[in-house]
Amino acid sequence: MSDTIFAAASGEGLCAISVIRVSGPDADPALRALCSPHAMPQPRYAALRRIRHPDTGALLDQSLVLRFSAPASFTGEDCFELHIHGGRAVTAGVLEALGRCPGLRPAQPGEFTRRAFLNGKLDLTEAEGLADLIEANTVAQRDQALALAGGQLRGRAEQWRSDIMSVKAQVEADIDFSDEADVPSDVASDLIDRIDLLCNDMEKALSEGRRGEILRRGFTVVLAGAPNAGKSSLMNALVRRDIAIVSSIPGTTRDLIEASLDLEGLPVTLVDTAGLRDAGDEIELEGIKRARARAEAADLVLWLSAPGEDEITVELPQSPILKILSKSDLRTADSAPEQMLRLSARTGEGVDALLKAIAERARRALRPEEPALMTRQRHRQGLADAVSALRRIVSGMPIEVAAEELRIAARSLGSIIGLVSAEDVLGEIFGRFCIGK
Ligand SMILES: Nc1nc2c(ncn2[C@@H]2O[C@H](COP(=O)(O)OP(=O)(O)OP(=O)(O)O)[C@@H](O)[C@H]2O)c(=O)[nH]1
Ligand SMILES: [Mg+2]
Repeated sequence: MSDTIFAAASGEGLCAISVIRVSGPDADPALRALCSPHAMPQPRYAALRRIRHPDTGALLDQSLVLRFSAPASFTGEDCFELHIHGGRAVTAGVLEALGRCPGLRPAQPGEFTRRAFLNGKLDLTEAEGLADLIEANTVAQRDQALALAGGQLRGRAEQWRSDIMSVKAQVEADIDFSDEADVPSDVASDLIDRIDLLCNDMEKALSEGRRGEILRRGFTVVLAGAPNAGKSSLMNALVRRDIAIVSSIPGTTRDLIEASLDLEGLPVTLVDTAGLRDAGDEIELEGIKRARARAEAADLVLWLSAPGEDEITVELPQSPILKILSKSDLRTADSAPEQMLRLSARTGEGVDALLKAIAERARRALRPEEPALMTRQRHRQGLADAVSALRRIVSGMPIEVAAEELRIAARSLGSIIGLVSAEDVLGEIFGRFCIGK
């Protein structure tokens, strides 16, 4: 970690102010080279400075400078930020100048946060929370990311882990004691009770399932039905854009077409699909295959039936289904079976009611008022492995084996917060960040 890294931390393109970040042991010398050596800002105070090219002395910008000295910085290293004017030439000039400073190189994606993690400034779940916060598109996603970044999962995982360590210490003491008696013994019943209680608590957390993961990627709603049922027309009406091709020829849509919606603060991903039928050319059949797979994995399927085709002849997906009578403008008032939503993409009838119904189901599935503890499969796996190890002890085993199971359980919880992490896991997590974070 001896390199000093730099990157633009703010988005690309024209903007009023662009933030450039630098972190590493050569941050201070670089800042001295850019400003006057006599004008080093005091750490943690904003200072206005002229930024000059270290080789030519050419003026690059006048900028606000923030300096942080190790270890009191985001990364735990010496850092500084330049709040420069956001023009492309200004940003490019300052980045070029930084590249000329000895020991400095451009940062990799996520490298600042990775350093913060390696320096113990945050754990793995808090780093993931920061990544989610940057990607959050809706209020519910933001709240969940803030909870994760604020250490909600870290706190719980650390507590469980420390409880396990304390049981393990007791078990190890009992092993030492039982050695003297030289007879194999079981785990003391009061310890079994403690492990059982701990398991119950952890299982309760596991029972929330994939709620946090669904919120991160969006509640997925797939539009399905026979060709010409009006799926693409409905898709366009829901997203209020002409995103999918509509035509009177059955089999128009072949690819999956996705769009994101913010429904009352909840993230919803809509997917338009190829009409399902047992016919079609090679391309349409591939489209139908993809449509079926997507519908099977959906959180909700909107099943559309056009007038005269209310009888469903193809196999319905297993996912939760909301049946919709499309093209209601072509139907007589009483031709619809009750409890089915009547909808017309042409007149707009039923569109608001449908949006409300989707939001209601998404709210029920995501329960955004209570941020989920776990937001990734990695989290659930770590917790599930820990629970399995503890449950094996509860079902009975010699005390020596129990000590090993406790070690496995503690390790599994440790993997959630990153106490034990393989390099490829870290690469996978931090590689997904943007450059400059
Ligand atoms: N009257 C009326 N016609 C509609 C309505 N919705 C769609 N249509 C017409 O029905 C035809 C098929 O519409 P699409 O939206 O392309 O149907 P689709 O289900 O996407 O069809 P495929 O992509 O072929 O599976 C087009 O001619 C639309 O104009 C509606 O609400 N009322
Ligand atoms: Mg279509």
